[in-house]
Amino acid sequence: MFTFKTVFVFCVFYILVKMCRSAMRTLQAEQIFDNNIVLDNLLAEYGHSSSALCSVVCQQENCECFGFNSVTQMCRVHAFCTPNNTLVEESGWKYYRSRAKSAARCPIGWDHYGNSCYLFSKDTQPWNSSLDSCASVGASLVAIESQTEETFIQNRLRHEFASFMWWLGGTDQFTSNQTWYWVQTEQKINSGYTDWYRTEPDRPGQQHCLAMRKDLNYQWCDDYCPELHGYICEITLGDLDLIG
Ligand SMILES: [Ca+2]
Ligand SMILES: [Ca+2]
Repeated sequence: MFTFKTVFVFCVFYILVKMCRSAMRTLQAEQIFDNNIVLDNLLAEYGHSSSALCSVVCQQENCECFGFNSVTQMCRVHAFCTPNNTLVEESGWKYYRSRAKSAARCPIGWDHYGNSCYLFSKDTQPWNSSLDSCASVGASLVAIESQTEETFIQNRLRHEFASFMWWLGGTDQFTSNQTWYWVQTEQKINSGYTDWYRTEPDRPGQQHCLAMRKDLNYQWCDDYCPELHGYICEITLGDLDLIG
């Protein structure tokens, strides 16, 4: 018959198998891409025999994501997985987002709110250059799509002194019929949430870019795109999850 010792060993074995399976499922669920490596924000590189070990190292290093190459058995842990433009093709790699950091991790210096990360510029630029600056870090100029999102941004701007006016990611400069749209989502602005100041937009056909102005209590106005203003970049955490 089974002795107490046999039952005990069996139970421990059973629990360990369950835990391992659970850990593997967690790992699989959080895989974010194959056959690419991230160039930026590398914290460390190790030789490791499994992605599970790599995952443990990642958590110890307080990393956001890690890559494991099963062929070379190399593990790379990154503080933050930057967007597509920092990816380089290299076969054998699988990249994972660490569950410990998956809740809401924004790049250093960015603000988190809701499902997005926001960067408030320290410089001023024309609208088109602002859009390029955001794109260079994998983001877009902000699309304000709800009252709660706008309240968060307005509260932040009251503590920012880089600019009197701030560019948002709306424009009608590429449409022939003065239709305003968000460059981030390509949605028509006036079909969703809006917060135009009561006398704006006041220069149709001349002012093609969307801004917030301090003396309008950070409500929206149209302005001349070449003007130099602060700007707000936004990237959604969903986009960060879908790297590659
Ligand atoms: Ca938004
Ligand atoms: Ca105006």
